[in-house]
Amino acid sequence: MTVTQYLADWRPYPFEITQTRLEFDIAPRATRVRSQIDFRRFGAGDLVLDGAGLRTLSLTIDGRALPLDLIREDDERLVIPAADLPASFTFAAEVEINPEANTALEGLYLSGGMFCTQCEAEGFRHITWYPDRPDVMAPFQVTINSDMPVLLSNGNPVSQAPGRAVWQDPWKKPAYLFALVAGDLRAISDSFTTMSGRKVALNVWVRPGDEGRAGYAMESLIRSMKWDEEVYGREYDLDVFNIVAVDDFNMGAMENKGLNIFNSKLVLATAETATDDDYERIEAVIGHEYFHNWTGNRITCRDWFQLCLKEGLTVFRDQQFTSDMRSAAVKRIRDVQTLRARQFREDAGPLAHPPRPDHYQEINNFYTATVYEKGAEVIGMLKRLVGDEGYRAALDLYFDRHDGQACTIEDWIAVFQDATGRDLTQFKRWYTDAGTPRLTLSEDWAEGRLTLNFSQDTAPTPGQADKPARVIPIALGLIGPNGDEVLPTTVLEMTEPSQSFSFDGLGARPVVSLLRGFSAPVTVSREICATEQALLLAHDTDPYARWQAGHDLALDGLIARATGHDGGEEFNRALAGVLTDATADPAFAALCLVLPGEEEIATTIAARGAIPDPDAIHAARRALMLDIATTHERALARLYDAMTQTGDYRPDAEGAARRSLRLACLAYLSRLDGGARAEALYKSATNMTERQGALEQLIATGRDKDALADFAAEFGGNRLVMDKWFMVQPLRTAPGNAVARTRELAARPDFDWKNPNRFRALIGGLTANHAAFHAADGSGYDFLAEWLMRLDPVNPQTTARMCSAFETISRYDSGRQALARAALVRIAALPGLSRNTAEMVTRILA
Ligand code: 0A1
Ligand code: ZN
Repeated sequence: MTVTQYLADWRPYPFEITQTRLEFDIAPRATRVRSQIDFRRFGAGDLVLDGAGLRTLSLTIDGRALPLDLIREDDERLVIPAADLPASFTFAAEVEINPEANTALEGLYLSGGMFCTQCEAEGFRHITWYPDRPDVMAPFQVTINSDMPVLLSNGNPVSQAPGRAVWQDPWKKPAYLFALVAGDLRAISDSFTTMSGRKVALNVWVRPGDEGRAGYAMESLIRSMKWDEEVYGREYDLDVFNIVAVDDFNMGAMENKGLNIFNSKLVLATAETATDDDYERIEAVIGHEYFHNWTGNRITCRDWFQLCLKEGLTVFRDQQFTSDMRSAAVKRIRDVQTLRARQFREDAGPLAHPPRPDHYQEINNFYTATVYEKGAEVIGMLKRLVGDEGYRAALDLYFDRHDGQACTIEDWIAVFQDATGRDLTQFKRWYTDAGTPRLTLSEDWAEGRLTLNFSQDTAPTPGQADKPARVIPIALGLIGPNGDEVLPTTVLEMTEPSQSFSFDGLGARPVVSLLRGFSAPVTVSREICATEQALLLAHDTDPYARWQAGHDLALDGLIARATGHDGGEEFNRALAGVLTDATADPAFAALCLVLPGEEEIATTIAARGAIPDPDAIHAARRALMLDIATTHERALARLYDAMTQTGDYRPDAEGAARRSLRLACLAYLSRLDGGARAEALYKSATNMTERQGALEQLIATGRDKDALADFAAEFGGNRLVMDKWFMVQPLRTAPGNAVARTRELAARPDFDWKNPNRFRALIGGLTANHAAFHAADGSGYDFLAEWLMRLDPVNPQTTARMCSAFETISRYDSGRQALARAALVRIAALPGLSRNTAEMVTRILA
């Protein structure tokens, strides 16, 4: 049965909880959970508790037994009539659950012999009967009985004896932030002294043997704690902070109070096993989960429609943290790339929804790029509109006013209004309206006056036909024909469907450097010629706008080629300047050198009203790469050599920049040398960044046999590294062979598909190979459907999330569309299909 939940239906819970006590007798197949929950009435209504898959042994109110037939609605709700309840009472239950059978990884489950939990969003109901909603907050006391050596829960330890541990979390929290871990674990430990002088014990818990790979996670944690004190004035509030790495996890990590649980790929790293991107992600996600302690835990969400209240803000904070730790310019460009690739794509298709949706069937399907990344962009715009001081004042007010509460987007907007005096009524549309606005610019030039005529429009999205105008902060500058900046960054505030702005007293007609810093999440449509783009690429003072100019130049060239014309010559020529300056800023040069991906080319062709041809796009990109390689062979080779790794590997921004430039050059040079340099690099590399980079080129050039065998022999025992091996093959194999090769890999005994990382590596590797996944014969669609149907009964969350590979099908030709739809219809017809996957497939087919 599918039930749609509506924001408008939210009602306050009529009870508060003054204390939650839980006691666990841990056993793989039959864990006993005894709960005692002290309730106090403060509104009218029955006591409604959530539960799922529980074997209920007893239920009592103040010691009086309740009949078990109170459990209703597919065993998922327990309703105790108001008439049977005093004003204050203790509800107690004893239930039995089976962690070993829990392959969905929601609630209490077993991963590699250790017990762990995942409760967001609605996992706690798989543990015991409880009001499993984020606005019911309580202090927890947890007792764990188990013969496992390490027993952890939220808060501070009260007592630890062999076989029994008691934890007390003084901070009230919703059930989704509950966590428990029981396992044979080893810690690397450190401490942090907070700004008010309290010493906090820090531990990163890993499996025995992994201790040497957790150091970077610990360093990142200490940096995060310090940064949040310095930048937001936020101090940690418990005596201990524990992080646990687990191998089987549906997402990246989870911010449970005082006990963060992480996908092990976001904790474990050494130079030999992790890439620069892995290191950067570890630092960012450790920060993200830590920052949730204030934005998510101390202040949480009233209901799941408000998810972006904690996620948008926490992503924004982790992005600020990374920019402060590394390079702000590179971080901004990479965040924009991700936003475009994932969120613009979502907004343009059948899964489009606002950052704050007003209905859903399965909340786990709403942990999306829109809620996370667009949620963060919206905060970036707010900050730009109210200024840095206004932003700080609004955040101080938010923490003061709402500490200990479960809040809404309305509360969030109110603190900005109250702290700055600004009316944000129109701005709020960014939260409630779906879709990416298109900003169109036309220019008039006469007698030293430049007039910019902007208009905005947003295409309809599911359920939202009309799109009123939004507030769009447009940051721009003007660059004179000689490359001098004649107007520094200025922020225009667009509020109308169409609006003009003029600049007077200009000597010669300048080029507009538009949307500096990517000041709003919009697409841009403007007339700009290749010469003007090349001028911006050479002279713009805003690094994002400079990069964007080159990127647009490349994109226009690629689209021309993919649609049967000449193109790319201007970009090829402009690269000469980039290559000359490359050693001064290797990261920027690398970003410029990497051509727009096939998916982005397809998206842009579709946005311009044409039908993308995946094979033509693939061919166009390869051909332009070959042209560029041929034109700039000597400069590329020189740079490749100049960026040789010297000294020890350090996972910092400078080292990563040099390696990214080296690998960008290698991608071009491999078109000319047939993989000779890649082979040499593969053999000589001392770090995984270069190892994996070289391997990818060897696969792309078909010279991969020895290297792949060597890699498997060396890393066969390391799950995380073998995930890379499983990912790069479907991703980099020539489209014509990729599906067949992926099928072979899927048949291997070490394709442990029940592990979400392994499944995403192989199957996700194929869906990221644009021309392979969209093969005209439908083989990519069939393969994905086959595997989603196999995974759904085991792990609905991961299955549902991967359905989004199909969200773009309506932009392709009718043949491909029919094949993809047929694959989706087969999934929809699977007996017992999960609610998660059913919702995704229905929305995509709608
Ligand atoms: N709150 C976590 C993300 C998360 C969401 C759901 C999960 O299980 C279904 C797990 C983690 C974060 O933002 O990091
Ligand atoms: Zn988060």
